[in-house]
Amino acid sequence: MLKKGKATVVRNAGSHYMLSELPQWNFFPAVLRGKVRLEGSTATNPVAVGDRVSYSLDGEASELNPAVITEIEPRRNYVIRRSTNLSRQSHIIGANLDLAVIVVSLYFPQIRLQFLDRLLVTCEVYNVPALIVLNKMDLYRNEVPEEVESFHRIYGSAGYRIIETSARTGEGVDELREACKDRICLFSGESGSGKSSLIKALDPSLDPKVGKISDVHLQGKHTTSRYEMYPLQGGGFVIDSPGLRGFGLVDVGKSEIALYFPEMLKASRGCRFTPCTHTHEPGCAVKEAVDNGQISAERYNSYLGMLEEDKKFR
Ligand SMILES: Nc1nc2c(ncn2[C@@H]2O[C@H](COP(=O)(O)OP(=O)(O)OP(=O)(O)O)[C@@H](O)[C@H]2O)c(=O)[nH]1
Ligand SMILES: [Mg+2]
Ligand SMILES: [Zn+2]
Repeated sequence: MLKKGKATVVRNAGSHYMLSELPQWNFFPAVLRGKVRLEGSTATNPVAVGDRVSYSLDGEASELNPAVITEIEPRRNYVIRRSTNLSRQSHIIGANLDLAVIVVSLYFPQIRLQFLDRLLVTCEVYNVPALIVLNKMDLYRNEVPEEVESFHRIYGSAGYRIIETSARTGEGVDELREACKDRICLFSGESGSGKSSLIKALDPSLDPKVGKISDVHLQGKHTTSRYEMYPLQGGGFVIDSPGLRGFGLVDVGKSEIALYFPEMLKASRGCRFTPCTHTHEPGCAVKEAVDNGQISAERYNSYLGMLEEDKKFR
């Protein structure tokens, strides 16, 4: 008997998908029909985890008899990145998200602020609320380095909420769980920052693969290789994702970039000229705010880097 229904994509690895009729957790395999695949944009993946789709299914779903995705509903929002530095292609990381949880650690792997800022700008562009998680706080039990404080200064003054966590000791995990409750949350960030470890800490019944930090490069090893949603026992859904190497902006004109730095947008109302690039114009309120420390030099530098083109990111 042919059944038609609507469901959410909860796993994606290559051309394999799993669907579930959220909020039910009843996942089953699915494939894309060729026609659906061809439509759409330059994205290398036409369907992403979090997408709401229509499907049809003849009999019981199984790997041998997968449901067929027939239609993709318009997305409420999404996070997208340029696949590689010079590529025109882009990759949708997640769709229909209530929250982007951006996991960073200061060392092992070493934090790259420009990379974080590109991710934050993308969340602003596509209307995904972002939360920054500063993980691996257990490494500073004896002495909290100055970098932690300056991290709070930079991103707190930009208006972002920061939760300090340790997947190892459980510090901050309750607070993170509360932030994720009853929401669909994409965990994103560099390889090795602890995304999978934190998801496991949020709900120990879950078992996402956790990797190691390489001894040689002190970087993550790209352990998670697919996009996968998990249901949290206390309510809510989290999406584990592969660590990002580079992050290229998509669809943001140079003249718009400053609109997506919340603190710069606010200050720019005082600029003498509109539009103002906040670089050389006299009477620029953004530059003034940088000079007097209201806007951090680090964020402003990231902005200049993005203006200067995507040559530099990696
Ligand atoms: N000390 C400490 N180590 C942690 C913490 N969280 C994760 N790690 C370690 O960091 C390494 C990488 O953790 P993962 O959870 O695999 O990182 P990931 O962000 O999922 O990495 P990818 O899947 O490669 O993107 C593992 O060795 C973890 O044990 C933490 O809070 N403190
Ligand atoms: Mg992982
Ligand atoms: Zn200005």
